[in-house]
Amino acid sequence: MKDLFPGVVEVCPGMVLLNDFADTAELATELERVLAAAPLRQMQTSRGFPMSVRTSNCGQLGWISDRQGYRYTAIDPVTGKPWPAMPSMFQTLAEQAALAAGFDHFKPDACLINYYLPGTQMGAHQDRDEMDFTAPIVSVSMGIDARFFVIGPERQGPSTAVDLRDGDVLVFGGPARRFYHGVRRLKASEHPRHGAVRWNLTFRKAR
Ligand code: MD3
Ligand code: FE
Repeated sequence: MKDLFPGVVEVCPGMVLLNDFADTAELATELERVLAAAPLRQMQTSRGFPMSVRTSNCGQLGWISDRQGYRYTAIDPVTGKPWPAMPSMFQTLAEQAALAAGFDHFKPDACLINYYLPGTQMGAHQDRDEMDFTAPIVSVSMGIDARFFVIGPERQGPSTAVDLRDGDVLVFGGPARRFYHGVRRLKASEHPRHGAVRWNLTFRKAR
């Protein structure tokens, strides 16, 4: 790990942590509006069991999982309508975070919303349903702390842990864009504003 600037840490090449970068109180207001139009749901996987993380999306495209597999769609299969627009505050935050990490002109077309209750985890995986791997992914954490881990280009091997707190933003580009990663089982705790839950927003360029 290397400190680039105060609060800006290079975890590994292409992976930059911006400590306390986002104002999550502002984000929560917009998030509420988005979720009123596209409610959280527990998606199925091709193997037939549900994901433990609850999800929704905003933006032109949304990431979904069902018995057919994973993909991005323009229509929310639950409402039959387009995903709600990405709030301009979300767009600005994602673009500013990418810039702070050294990626110019990041214009995400998809924002995946993950909702974690204590006991929820996300197993090691790669994000590879997007067309353009030169664009970074920007991840914003809200609510209670989580232990994130990153392995490398192969699923097997030692992992590096990063504790993510409310307001922390992680940017993945360059070689780290293809790294396996996940989230350890969430420990119960309480955040003064967001309660006993965790939210993660990931901004992506899907097409
Ligand atoms: C590294 N979400 O939605 S965010 C995901 O906290 C996901 O909800 C986790 O992994 C969460 O796919 C981790 C950090 C993250 C997001 C996307 C990445 C790390 C990444 C894409 C490529 C490499
Ligand atoms: Fe991921």
